[in-house]
Amino acid sequence: MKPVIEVLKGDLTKVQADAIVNAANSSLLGGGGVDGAIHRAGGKQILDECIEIRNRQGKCKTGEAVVTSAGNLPAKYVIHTVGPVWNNNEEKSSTLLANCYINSLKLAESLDVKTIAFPNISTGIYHFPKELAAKIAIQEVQKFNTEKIEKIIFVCFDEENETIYDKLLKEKQ
Ligand code: AR6
Repeated sequence: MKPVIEVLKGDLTKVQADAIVNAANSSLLGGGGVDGAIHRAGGKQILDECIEIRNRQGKCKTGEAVVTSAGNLPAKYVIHTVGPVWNNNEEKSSTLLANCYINSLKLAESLDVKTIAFPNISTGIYHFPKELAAKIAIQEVQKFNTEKIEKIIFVCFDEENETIYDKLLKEKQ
């Protein structure tokens, strides 16, 4: 089954989906950008569960993903993944970013998630080039084989990302 792919402009914390993905850092203890917004809107429950995960298995490595409940957010789950910091090593950074999408989708699949919403991982504070990041994101979600996920939403906070996603997805039709 191939999930429907949608592009939305707006705030991920307001999105009604079974799971939303957080562009976290390896500490899992919160930060700025979308991570800060998710912890602020979701409340302490999310941080408490992140601390439990850290105590159990240590930090989250770049490209990997962990899950918590979503506290006060409309979603059921928050999948926290750690994107790469852009450092001009295109090959390595691209593989790590692809892993974020693959591991988040695998986790979502294991949780019977039907709709999942992604932010534009690594394209803010971590400075990953937006167009390359979008190409990787779209490629990985389109390659992903799923029995359960019906809809994947790319939530773009800025107009530049929205334009890039719209353009790339139109080209693929
Ligand atoms: N909803 C949707 N997208 C958002 C929101 C929001 N509320 N806020 C920002 N974005 P960033 P990164 C977009 O910086 O680059 C944190 O401190 C933003 O415009 O959130 O992966 C973490 O703790 C951009 O397109 O994440 C890490 O330390 C995208 O989300 C570090 O930042 C990602 O930007 C991770 O950096």
